[in-house]
Amino acid sequence: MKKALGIDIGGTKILYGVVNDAGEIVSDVKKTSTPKKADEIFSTLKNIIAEHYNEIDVVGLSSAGAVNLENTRVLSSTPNLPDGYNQIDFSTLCDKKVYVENDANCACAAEYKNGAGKGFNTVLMITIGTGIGGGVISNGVLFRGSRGNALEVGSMKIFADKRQKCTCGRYDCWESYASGTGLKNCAITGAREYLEFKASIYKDKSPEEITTYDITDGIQKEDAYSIKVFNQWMEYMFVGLVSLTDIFNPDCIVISGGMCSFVDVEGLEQRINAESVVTDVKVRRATTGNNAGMIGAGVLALG
Ligand code: BMX
Repeated sequence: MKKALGIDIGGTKILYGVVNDAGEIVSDVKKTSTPKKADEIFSTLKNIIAEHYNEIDVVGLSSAGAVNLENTRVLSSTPNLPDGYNQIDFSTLCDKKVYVENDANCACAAEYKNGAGKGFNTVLMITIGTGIGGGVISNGVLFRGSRGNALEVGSMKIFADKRQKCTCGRYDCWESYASGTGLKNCAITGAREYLEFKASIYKDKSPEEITTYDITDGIQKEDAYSIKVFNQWMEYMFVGLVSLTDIFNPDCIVISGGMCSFVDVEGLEQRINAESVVTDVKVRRATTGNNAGMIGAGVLALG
């Protein structure tokens, strides 16, 4: 059985381990902090590969950002990535095959192979963290689009009248409403617009200082403002997901990412099936957790 070194390059940490083609981790999982500069990331990756060079056939890398069709570079230069990151040619890291893929596409591959999407024909995977990423695998094939950048769903527009600026500089991207950042934005807008804020446990906080944790904690404490903010956030989540369901006709939608534990998957499943033209859609929470990027990168690199 062939083996890949799966490496997940996150904003704060790099996670890595050896993965087989069934999507199983067959080594210890290790982590190191992500250096702040592009050239330091490159040398850290070189050292990680050297550590495992003799036990692996290929290297798979998971990264945020749109990836080129050749799977060698990350093209986007959003504020979340260090300067020069999009100049790195990952294929030069070693003389074995090195394959880089978008983090959400990797998570989709992990869930399809050995997670909540296992056994389904068409899996739409949505990862909800700082931003929102997406991936679709149908009949075992990852949908990449003409240049490899498909399913950058966080960037799709959900309003036409320039209501809210996104961290990318454009307006009304889905992720500025329905990601972790989006929940914070909902809290700020809600503090301005909802009467419930005046009686909320957060009424003395400046709206910009209200955190996603405050909102989820506020729900436990039955704070009416927090509940309203959360429901608005779920509404934005639903609007994006129901459209994507109509576009891709998945039989399973998997929700992953740091915010996925807060998402009401049962509620979403019910509403999507009621309001989409597509029928029999299951909505599941991801099961590969923090290892999704690493497993998926390995599985995709093994091809
Ligand atoms: C953004 C975009 C996607 C990514 C998604 C989730 C960048 C740097 N990122 O939409 O490529 O899949 O965020 O990323 O352009 P996360 O880091 O929030 O999980």
